[in-house]
Amino acid sequence: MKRVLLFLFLISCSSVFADDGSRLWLKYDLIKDEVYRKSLVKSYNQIVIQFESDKAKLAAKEIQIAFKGLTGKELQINLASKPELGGFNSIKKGILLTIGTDKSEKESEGFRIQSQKGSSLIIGKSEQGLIYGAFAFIRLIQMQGTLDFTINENPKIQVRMLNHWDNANGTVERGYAGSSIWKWFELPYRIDPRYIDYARANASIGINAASINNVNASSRFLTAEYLEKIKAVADVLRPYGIKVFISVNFRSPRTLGGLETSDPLDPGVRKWWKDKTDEIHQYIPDFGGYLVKANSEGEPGPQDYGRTHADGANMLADAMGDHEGIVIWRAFVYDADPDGDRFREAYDQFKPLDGTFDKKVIVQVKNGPIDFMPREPFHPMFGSFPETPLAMEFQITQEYLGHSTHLNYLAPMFKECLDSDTYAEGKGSTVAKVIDGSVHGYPITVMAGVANTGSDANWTGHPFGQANWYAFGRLAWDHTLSSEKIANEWVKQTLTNDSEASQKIVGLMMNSLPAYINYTYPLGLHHMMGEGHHYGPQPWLEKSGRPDWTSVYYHRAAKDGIGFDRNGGISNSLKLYAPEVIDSWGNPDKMDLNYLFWFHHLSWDYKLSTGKTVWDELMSRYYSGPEEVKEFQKTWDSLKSEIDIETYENVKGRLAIQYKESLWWRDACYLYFKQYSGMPLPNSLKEPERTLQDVIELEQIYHLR
Ligand code: GCW
Repeated sequence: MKRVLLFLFLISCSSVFADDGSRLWLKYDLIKDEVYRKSLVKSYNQIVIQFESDKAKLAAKEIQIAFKGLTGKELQINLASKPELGGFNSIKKGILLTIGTDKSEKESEGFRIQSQKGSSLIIGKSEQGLIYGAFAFIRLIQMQGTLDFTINENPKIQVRMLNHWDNANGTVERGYAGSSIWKWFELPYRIDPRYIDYARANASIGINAASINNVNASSRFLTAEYLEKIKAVADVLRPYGIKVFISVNFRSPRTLGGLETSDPLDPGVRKWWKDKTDEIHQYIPDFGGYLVKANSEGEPGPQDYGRTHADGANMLADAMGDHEGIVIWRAFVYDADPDGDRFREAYDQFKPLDGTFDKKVIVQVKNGPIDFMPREPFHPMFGSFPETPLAMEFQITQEYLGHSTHLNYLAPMFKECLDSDTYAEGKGSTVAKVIDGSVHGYPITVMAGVANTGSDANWTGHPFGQANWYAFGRLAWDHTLSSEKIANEWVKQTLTNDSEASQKIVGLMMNSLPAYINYTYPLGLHHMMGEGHHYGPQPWLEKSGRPDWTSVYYHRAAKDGIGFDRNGGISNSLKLYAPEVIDSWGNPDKMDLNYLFWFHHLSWDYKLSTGKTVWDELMSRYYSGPEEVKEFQKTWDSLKSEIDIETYENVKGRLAIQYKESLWWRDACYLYFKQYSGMPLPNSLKEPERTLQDVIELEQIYHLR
């Protein structure tokens, strides 16, 4: 009897655990809608490649796999009998893959697709464009779109890149989905099949670069031993159009080369980097380049030798010589003046260097001036560097956004920054247009996202974390896409094609970031998370290694009010922006309240444009956050029949944690700020059942050994 029960239990498990999420948005499960599926089956019999090449074959193969999965029918891959063929009407019941002859478009990674049911023409503007075109075609079928369409796409950003903060020992800094996907101890002899899955997933959304190690970099990655391993990874990623970058430790000439200095102006150091760069190219001829975190948070850099960021970056650019690689130099520095305002330190250090960087250098700037807070105003460097290409650095991993337990769809956050107007060259000079080169004519353009991938079966821990990886890639390709459109694509490919269900999920996703901000950092509060772990609230943190690592430095809550006055009170950082921006953010009565305490310190009873006092507005936002999460739970519960059971249960469990922790944030912030405001909760809101001491102790758990 026991055995029978065990057997039944196992059977039920195998059907319960149906989808572990490992296939991401490239599921290719049989299309349920019979009419659509049958029309596909009837329309297509073959895939035709006009010119034989590895990439064309790869693109064709990808369509073949997708078509088989989605319809059950295997399409033949044929080579065109007449190479001059290519006319739209010459394809009979087939999908023709070809390369465009238009020279001006040759270099681009773009593609065109002309499709009528039964004859679809995918024209890559380069070999790589063909791969992107194939994935675009597949996406369309996955979403059960019309087969009669024409599209013409070119990427808006040249280097669309994931930054992995993965360490040599297999851990991931700020990673919440297991350990590193790179198995350094197995490489180069064992190629984990996930490297190929990774390459496919990235190619499907247009990502064409990856820096494979943490910016807090180990010199180990520059040894011959590790270059051989990195080469093995590069060889797997190359066919899909992904170039490998390495994060470097600026002290490597000393630690690896045995030199006495790493001074970028020292001839011996310069020669060391030149030789090292040549050596890397022997392993990886199409090496993407270097990513550098220097003189930031204890990392070594040129300032250790009295040199500038430009001296350091230009030395590496020089080492690159005639190779194609570039140098991406991070602007995340804030060591200048601990008594100043961290908000402006990167600007202050880099602004005098504008125009002094080598043409192979691009400076990578985080979206906001502090550090990937859930909501930051755009970094004031954007729009202020006409002579130095600036790259965008977003964080896909949810360091300050609930790790992998809180559901947080980040496209709206990326978009908010990209769509912000810098007014650099007049109205419409959005951050997006700065980084895509159209405002200042940058010769190099880069958008980077700090990856949220790990060894978890579903890659990102939270199933909805995948949507952030997806959204990052789609926006790097085309920053004009809307967050809703991207969410809809991801949901339809990943969770369900049912239109009512997918609409509900998109709605939930679109509300997720605002809800999170409500229960953590409403009205422009920032940097109040638990020290070190960055999870949960610690607004009372007042002592740390530096004042700007505490919470009180940022919220400035006191008897007289709350907020960081950057409008002349504590600092004048608001002045770094264009007059139009100062105009709007400088006035607490007219501004977007979402940025309020980034720039203003206001009394608790100050009447806001909403008609409420600061205190009442703050509390109503803190209290609405958990209510919104409760709504997400209800919505999710209502979707049970539409979603694969494993994914359903996974998300359900995480939403329950999210609800519990939204109360933690709410209670902690209310109980802490109340000490200063001395004001009661607005009428309808209920007192928490715990005390300030309770929530303080809750945070302390995270520091226990
Ligand atoms: O947000 C901070 C993180 C660090 C990170 C640093 C950076 C890689 O807490 O873990 O280090 O930013 O971006 O360099």
